[in-house]
Amino acid sequence: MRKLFAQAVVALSVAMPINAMAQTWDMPTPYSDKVFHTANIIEFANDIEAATNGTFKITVHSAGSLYKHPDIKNAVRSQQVPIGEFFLSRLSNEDAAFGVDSQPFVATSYADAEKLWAAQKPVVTELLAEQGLMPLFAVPWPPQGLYTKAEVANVAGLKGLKFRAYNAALEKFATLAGAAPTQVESPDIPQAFATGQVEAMITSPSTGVSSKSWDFVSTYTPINAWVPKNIVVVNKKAFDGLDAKTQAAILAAAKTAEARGWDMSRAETDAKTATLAENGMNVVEPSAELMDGLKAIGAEMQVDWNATASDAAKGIISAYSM
Ligand code: PCA
Repeated sequence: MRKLFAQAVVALSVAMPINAMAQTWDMPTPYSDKVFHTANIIEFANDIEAATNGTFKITVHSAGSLYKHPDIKNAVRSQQVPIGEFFLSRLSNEDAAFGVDSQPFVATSYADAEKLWAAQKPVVTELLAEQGLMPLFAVPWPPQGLYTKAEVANVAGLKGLKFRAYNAALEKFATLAGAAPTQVESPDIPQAFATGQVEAMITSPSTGVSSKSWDFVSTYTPINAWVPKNIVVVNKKAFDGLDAKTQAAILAAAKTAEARGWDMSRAETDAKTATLAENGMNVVEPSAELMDGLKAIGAEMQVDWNATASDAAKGIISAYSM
C-alpha cells in the first residue's frame, strides 16, 4: 500500500510539471473529422505538442461544434479563441482579394492554385494583419465539380435547379447559370438534400464523399472550376504572448502542415472521385458545350470582380498571369 502510494507520488511528480504548465488553445474548425483538412489540422496540433514536449496543446473542435463557420473569423479576431480555420473566400465581402481562389476558371489545377496562392498570400497577410490576425497556413480543396440528379448537357440544364452554395462567388455563379442558390454549410448538406431544400451542388470529391452524395444525387461531372482554400489564422496578440520556443514550434508545424495539406489534397482528387464511382455515382466528363457555357459565366464574373477589386487585389491577378 505504502509502496503503491509512493509510486503514485512519483508518477504524479513526473506528470505534474508538464500538465501544470501545459497551455491549451481551443481551435474551432468548420469541417468534420472525416475531412482531410481536419486530419491535417489534428496532425498540426500533434506536431506542436511533440515539439513543445507537451507544454503546449491545441484542442481541435471540428464541424462547427465550438463556433459556427460564419463566426470563426470574428471569434479569433476578438480573441474569444486564439486560433481557427475557415474557408478563405468567405471573406470576399470584405475584400475581393480574399475571393480570388473561388473565381470560376481562374486557377483550375494545383499548379495554377499554387501560383495563385503565391500571389495572393502577401495581400491576404496584410489585410488580415489590419484585423490583428496572422495566417499560419492555407490548404486547397480538390478542384470543384458538379453534382446533379441527371447528366447536364449544357448550362440550360441547370436552369431552375435548387442549388447548394457555400460562398458569394458560387451563389453568383449558380444565379448566372439560371439556378436558385441557397447557402448551406457542409455538415448540413445531407439534410438539405433530404428535405428538398437543394437538388444540385458544386463542391470537391472530398465533400461529395464526406456528405455521401450518392444518397441524393447520381451524377458527378468534374468541371474543375476552381481550387478554393481553407486558411488557418491566429490572433497576433495571442501569438505574441507565447514564449519564443512555442512560437517557433507553431510556425514550423504550420509550414509542414501547408506542404502536407497540399499533398493530401492532390491525392484526394483521384481517390475520392474513385470512391464516388464505387458508390454508384455516374462520373461523366463535361461536354464542350457545358464547359463553354460555364466559362462564359466565369468570364462575366471576372469583369465584375475587377470592377470591385482594389489595386492590391488586381495585382494578384497580374502577378499570377505573368
Ligand atoms: N468543400 C467545402 C468547401 C469547398 C469544398 O470542396 C464545402 O463544400 O463546403
